[in-house]
Amino acid sequence: MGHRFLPDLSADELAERQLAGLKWTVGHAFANCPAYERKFREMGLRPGDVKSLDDLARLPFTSVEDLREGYPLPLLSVPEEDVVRIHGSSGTTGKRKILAYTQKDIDTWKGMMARCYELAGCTRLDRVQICVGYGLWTAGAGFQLGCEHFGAMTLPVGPGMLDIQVQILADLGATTLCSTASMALLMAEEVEKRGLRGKVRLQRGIFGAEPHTPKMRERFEELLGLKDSFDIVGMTELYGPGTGLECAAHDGVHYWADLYILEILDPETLRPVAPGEIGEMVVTSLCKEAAPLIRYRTRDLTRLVEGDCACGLRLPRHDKILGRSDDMIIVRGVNVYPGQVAEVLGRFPELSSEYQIVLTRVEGKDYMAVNVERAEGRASGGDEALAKAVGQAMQKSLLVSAAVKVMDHGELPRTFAKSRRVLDERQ
Ligand code: DLL
Repeated sequence: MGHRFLPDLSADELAERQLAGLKWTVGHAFANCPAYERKFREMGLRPGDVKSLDDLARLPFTSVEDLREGYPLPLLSVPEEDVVRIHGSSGTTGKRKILAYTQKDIDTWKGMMARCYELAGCTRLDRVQICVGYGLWTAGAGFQLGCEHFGAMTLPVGPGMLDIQVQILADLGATTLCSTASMALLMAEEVEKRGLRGKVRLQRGIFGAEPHTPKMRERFEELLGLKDSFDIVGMTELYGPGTGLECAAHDGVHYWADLYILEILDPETLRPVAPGEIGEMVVTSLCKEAAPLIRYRTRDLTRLVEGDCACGLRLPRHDKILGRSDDMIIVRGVNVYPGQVAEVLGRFPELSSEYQIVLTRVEGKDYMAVNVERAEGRASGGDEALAKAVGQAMQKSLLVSAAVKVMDHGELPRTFAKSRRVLDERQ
């Protein structure tokens, strides 16, 4: 269908590329990375043992612990003179991960990001405002690299700085906003506060880096006057943003199966889940040089979306990222995911999209408080009844009780990075 960057591969062509990439990756890792070589030898495996895609299941896993062990340049598989860049994760969970890139890795990544702009419907006449962190974090570099490669106009504002942000938005007539979901909300509320809606020419948002709720998305789409918005996924370990993007059909995230293999595994048994079931995303890179990934356990949870996509693209899809296995909190022995709390709150139109979970321990007993906000323009009169109703719904869904506090709209912290939804004060 005439895409410049998005590939159009038949199932056979894709499988052929995956097998060639898998063989290359395993050979490269075995020959050039002592940590991988050791793992292979321990399992009695040699690169020549990979003869078909089914052999992937025989390969050892790689985990965040492997990255920690190899810190600061984990899994390095090329001589240092071939490394042209490093990036680090945002470090929201534990120690920052540092990953190295060769020039080829950077080129692969810019192609991935160009695919995202193409899939989001951008043209070279679009003006793309990039409102994410530049520097160690992959976000700014990735959006910028891909935008230039794609050929649209980059407006590299970076995170925060709302004054400059809205000035560039209005004066340069940005058509595309790239940000975290939290920053999209922050920008939207700022545009609203300043009454700039009529001056904004935005058509679309490309937002990601953290889970979002439908309510949050509706809110920034509406306030920014977006015609559409697209969830972008990615992680430092696998280049950065742009490992996949939602298409206009909004039925899952297309991912680049010609550049990495995605397995969805049961985190306990490490076997594939049934088709369409939720499991952990495990990724194997197919052409990554500096730090190849073999069956890397991302801890992100999602499921595969079956069947053909209405958009016509022949690239497989996964659902949006539903959370991380390490997001789980245990309150009085009950497992709770923040996403479950968000889901309950989403049922109440009286509430905004924002929430914060606060965990405390008093005399050995756990307490969960959930702070929520009234939706904009709602009077505070019914707060008590609302808190009670939300608390009951939460108890029913999560099987644990929570003290719900309804706050003013805008009272909870807003951020331009990734929102912290859980404050665990139990230690
Ligand atoms: O967050 C890369 C990125 C930047 C993606 C900008 C999209 C936009 P890290 O800091 O390494 O990289 O964090 C990666 O963030 O494993 C997921 O848990 C989470 N994550 C990323 N995108 C999404 C998303 C960047 N669209 C970790 N929805 C991943 C939900 C996401 N979670």
